[in-house]
Amino acid sequence: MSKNKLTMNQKRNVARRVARLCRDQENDIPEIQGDLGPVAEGTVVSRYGKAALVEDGTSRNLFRVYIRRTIDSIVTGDRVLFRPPLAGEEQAFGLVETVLPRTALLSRPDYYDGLRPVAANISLIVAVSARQPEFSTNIIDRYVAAAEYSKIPALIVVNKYDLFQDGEKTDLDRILSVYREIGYETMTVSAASGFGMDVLRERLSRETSILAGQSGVGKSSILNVLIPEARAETGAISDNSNLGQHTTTGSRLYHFENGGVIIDSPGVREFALWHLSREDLTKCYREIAAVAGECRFRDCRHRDDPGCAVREAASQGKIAAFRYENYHRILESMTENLPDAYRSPGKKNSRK
Ligand SMILES: Nc1nc2c(ncn2[C@@H]2O[C@H](COP(=O)(O)OP(=O)(O)OP(=O)(O)O)[C@@H](O)[C@H]2O)c(=O)[nH]1
Ligand SMILES: [Mg+2]
Ligand SMILES: [Zn+2]
Repeated sequence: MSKNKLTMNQKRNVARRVARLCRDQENDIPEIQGDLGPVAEGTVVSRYGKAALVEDGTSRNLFRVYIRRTIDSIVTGDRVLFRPPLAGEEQAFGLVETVLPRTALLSRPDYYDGLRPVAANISLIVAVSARQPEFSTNIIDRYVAAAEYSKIPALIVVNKYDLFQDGEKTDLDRILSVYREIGYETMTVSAASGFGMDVLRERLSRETSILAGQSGVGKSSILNVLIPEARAETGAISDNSNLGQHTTTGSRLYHFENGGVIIDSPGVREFALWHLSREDLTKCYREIAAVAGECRFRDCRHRDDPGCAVREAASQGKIAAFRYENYHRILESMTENLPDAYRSPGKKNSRK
């Protein structure tokens, strides 16, 4: 493949063909090895089952590659050593030999499959929320906590600012100022009207970021304003359920003109935190962690325990009430819906 741009149809065809090949020709991988070019360094642009699209680090050309079966984890953003198919072999696949060490990894627990990597080598998690499908600080907190746990900075972006009524904007400002006091960057934008988009582009153009958030908040719409050539598919909120329709099906990496990289990711209904223990979650709430050491009991649950410094700080307004409530709601949801995979005895995150 000589050109590095695929049309939407070509992309779909590649995904379909790769999926079929992976299903039908499990033994294909050893066979292709004789026909490959020399080892090159590249970046995973997207991942399709047992194959991926890799961008050559020098030419920026895109190659479809199989993934060596010995590689157990490879995601968008991974830097790899790969062997491209020989020039002129339009339908051919290359092969990923090695995944290079990661600088950062965002992972998400799957109910059935355990902890799954989402994207690698990212420097910033853009936690996108919006007036539609719903504005929820609980959801924002989940992304912020996941960012804290991954030790990756978070930027809170509220999209669809055009849909907020004047009174709602005041509430929103108050909420966002709480996050800023805790130390998070926040921005309000509208992909529809363009409001705030230049500031966002400027901020992201120096990062390797990932757009993360519920389905329908407008991640792909934001991407398309930031990088019009991306032409990512977008989808309306469902009239029936008032939810996003999971339009983006896989993570994909795009370039800003001046060197930054951005990954658009599929929306998830709820970013679960089953892989965190109670203590982990406490550490992810910076302002709670800051006072938790002053609680009378070391195993304080920060509810009605005597001498709880966290509850005291919340009642005095030093910890925002919504953050305190979200912390407890997230903890409850982690225990209530905990899948078996996260319940094994002796595991550090079993919460008895
Ligand atoms: N009013 C308004 N609508 C917007 C804005 N941004 C996006 N939308 C609409 O929101 C809907 C969902 O947008 P998408 O960009 O597909 O959302 P997404 O977050 O990528 O969704 P998934 O790919 O399903 O995770 C589309 O109908 C967009 O036109 C905005 O700033 N204002
Ligand atoms: Mg999308
Ligand atoms: Zn306490």
